[in-house]
Order: sequence, then C-alpha cells, then structure tokens
Amino acid sequence: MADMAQIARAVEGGRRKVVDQLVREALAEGVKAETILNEGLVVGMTNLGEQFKNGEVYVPEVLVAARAMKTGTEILKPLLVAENVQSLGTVAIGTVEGDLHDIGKNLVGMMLEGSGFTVMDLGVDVKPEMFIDAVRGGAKIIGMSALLTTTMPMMAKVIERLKDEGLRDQVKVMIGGAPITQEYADEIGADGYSSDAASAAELAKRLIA
Ligand code: B1M
Repeated sequence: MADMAQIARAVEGGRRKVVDQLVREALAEGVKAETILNEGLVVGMTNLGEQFKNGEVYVPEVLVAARAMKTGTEILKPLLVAENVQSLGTVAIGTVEGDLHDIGKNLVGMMLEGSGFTVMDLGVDVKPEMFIDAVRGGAKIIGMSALLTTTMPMMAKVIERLKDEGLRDQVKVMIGGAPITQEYADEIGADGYSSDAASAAELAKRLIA
C-alpha cells in the first residue's frame, strides 16, 4: 500500500528511481496527486532542509534530493495542471536575482497553470529588468520567489523599478518563499503574499478579480 513516509524518505535520500516507482505506484492505487506532493515529496525536502540547517548534510546531498523531487513533480504535473480553455491572464514568475532555488517557484507555476493562468516562467536569478519586460509584454501579475534572506531585498528593488518606469499600477505583485512573511510583503508594498503553492493560486485569482 502507498506509504507517503516512504516517498519522503526516498526524496531525502535522493533516490530518483525509487521516487519514480513509488509515485507511480501510489497514483495507480488511487492516491491523489496533491496528497503525494504535500505528504510525500514536500515532507522529504522539508526534512532534508532541517538536516542541511543542522550541518548533517551538505549541498551535494541537497542537489541530489532536489533532482529526485523533480522526478516526482514531473510525474504529477499533468495531474495537477487541469486543462483550461480560456486563460485568466498571464502571470510572470521567477526567482529573484542572486537566488537559484526553483522547486517552490515551479510548484507555484504548476498550481497557477492548474487554476487557468498562462504562466511565463522567467526562471531563476531573474534580474529586475526581466520582470519589467514581462509587464511590458502583457503580464497582469508578477510572482517573485526568494529563499534566501540575502535575496529578499531584490523584491523591493523590483517594486521600486516598476514605480520608476511608471508601471506599478498596471500590474499586481505577489511574493513568496520560505523567509517571506505578510509583514515583509506589506513593508515593501507588494499586493499579496502566500505561504504555499495552493494558496498562491487562490491569491492570484483574488488579485485579478
Ligand atoms: Co538552499 N538554502 N542554499 N539550496 N535550500 C535554504 C533556502 C536554507 C533555508 C537551508 C538552511 O540553511 N536551512 C538556506 C537559506 C538560509 C537563509 O537565507 N536564511 C539555504 C542556503 C544557505 C543555500 C546556499 C547559500 C548554500 C551554500 O551554497 N552554502 C545556496 C545558495 C544558492 C543560491 O541560490 N544562490 C543554496 C543552494 C541550494 C541548492 C542548489 C543545493 C538547492 C536548490 C535546488 C533547486 O531549487 N533546484 C537548495 C535547497 C533544495 C534548499 C532547501 C533544503 C529546500 C528548498 C526547497 O526546495 N523547499 C532549503 C531549506 C528549506 O527551505 N527548508 C534551502 C521545498 C519547496 C517546496 O519549498 O521553496 O519554500 P519552498 O516553496 C514553497 C513556499 O515557500 C511557497 O510555495 C512553495 C510550495 O508550497 N513559495 C511561494 C515559494 N515561492 C513562492 C512564490 C509565491 C508564493 C508562494 O508567489 C510568487
């Protein structure tokens, strides 16, 4: 029987093939994609994050685990992303300049697509100009992700650039990532903050309404 803890341990151990097999087995047994994501894959990565913080594992182990996580999310993606005929609008998402963490940002992108948005994924280490160009290209929402306390200030910089370019009132700005809080969003003048991918999609719908 599908065991979410086993999937979490396989992510922690960076065992890609095992993750692939367990995720497929769980789906075949009828476990929902959201359950596999939240109770299996994300738990594994969170556990590893604790070990990383405590100096019990190092960057190479985290990279291998991130690849194992990606293997799992790639299988789940088509199930999390429902077909939508008409787009709710374009959201340009990216991890801010100096920051290479993309797992959370990719999950947010999947949930946004699943909610009917067109997602323009700018990638990682995204310079402010790229967000500005996306707004000029028609993005209705900018979604910025940051995982490092040292890169959080880039979010404020992007908002300042939007003001300087006279674009601030043409776009909604939402932010997220492990160190981000509602207080920080208020402080820098973002339109919204969300703590996880599912509520990010809800937030985007509210912002566009
Ligand atoms: Co890094 N790393 N890392 N890392 N890494 C953290 C963030 C850290 C907290 C680990 C720790 O010390 N405990 C720490 C930051 C400390 C700090 O700033 N205070 C850290 C560090 C220090 C570093 C390096 C500096 C390490 C080094 O080189 N010495 C380095 C920096 C590189 C850089 O970016 N310039 C580094 C590198 C890496 C790897 C490359 C090895 C790898 C990233 C691989 C990849 O992303 N492709 C990595 C990883 C995997 C982590 C941890 C372990 C896991 C992050 C993750 O993917 N979580 C992380 C520890 C942790 O967070 N517990 C850590 C799972 C993911 C689903 O959650 O990204 O939070 P998360 O996304 C969530 C929500 O936050 C939210 O929704 C998502 C889904 O629910 N969300 C949004 C995210 N973005 C959103 C945007 C939204 C809305 C919601 O709107 C737009």
